[in-house]
Amino acid sequence: MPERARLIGETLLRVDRVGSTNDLLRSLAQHGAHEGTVALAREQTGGRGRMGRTWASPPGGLWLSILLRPDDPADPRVGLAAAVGVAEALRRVSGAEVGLKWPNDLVLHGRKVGGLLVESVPPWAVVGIGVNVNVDRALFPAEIRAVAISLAEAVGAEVDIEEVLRAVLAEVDEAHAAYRAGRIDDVLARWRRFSVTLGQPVRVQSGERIIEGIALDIDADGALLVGDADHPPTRVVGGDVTVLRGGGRP
Ligand code: BT5
Repeated sequence: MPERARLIGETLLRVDRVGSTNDLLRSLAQHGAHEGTVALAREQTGGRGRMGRTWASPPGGLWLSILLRPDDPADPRVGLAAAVGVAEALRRVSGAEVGLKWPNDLVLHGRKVGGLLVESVPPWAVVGIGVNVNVDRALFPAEIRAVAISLAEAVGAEVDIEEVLRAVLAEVDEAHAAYRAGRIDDVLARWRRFSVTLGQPVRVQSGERIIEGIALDIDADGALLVGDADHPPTRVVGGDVTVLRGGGRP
């Protein structure tokens, strides 16, 4: 079979400092950037998390965004597939057992080593990826220091950030291609394998709702199923998960 052409990273824009690579990429898209374009910053001054939260992005981390054009830019599985790719890449380069917490947190030793912010800007999906590669946790504000970890801290040595970049782009490319080719089952199976959420008692804050129970599974659409012996599962399509014991703090 001929090798599939790479979609992601053919065009890569590096900047020293930017507010948010997601915003930079959105404006590049408005000015004709093509699918697969990547924006990478050494430092973000206005890094964003989900739901208006702040993402601390000092130098030493990998802060990048990828422009994609899936059939449905709002499909949450775009983010799940990208998260699988990032986890795969971080594991391969560092040897650390990076896990996934639903929906898109990257966790290590019960702390947050990275996260994804996927924004639907039809026809585009802007996939923002942040990883604390060599970030010194001491530089974080106290409330972030309490939940964060860097890859370097976990492995006890600096990690080659360019190697992480190459691996992330290659693995996200592969996982996204699997998603686009309809191999959702394969993507979800890999997500389940990396999950630190499934099987754990969790509390999920979803909008105004709080749901408690065991994280049973993710369904074919990427929603989290939370339930217990006495109640049928609740299907959660968005929110924040706290693992109540075992799986860790974030
Ligand atoms: C996320 O949000 O986890 C999505 C993070 C996405 C960041 C990338 S960097 C490139 C691109 N450009 C952007 O502007 N964003 C993307 P969320 O699940 O809402 O988590 C946010 C919470 O994580 C914050 O409220 C803090 O508690 C914590 N946090 C902030 N910065 C952190 C860091 N560097 N490491 C670990 N935890 C952090």
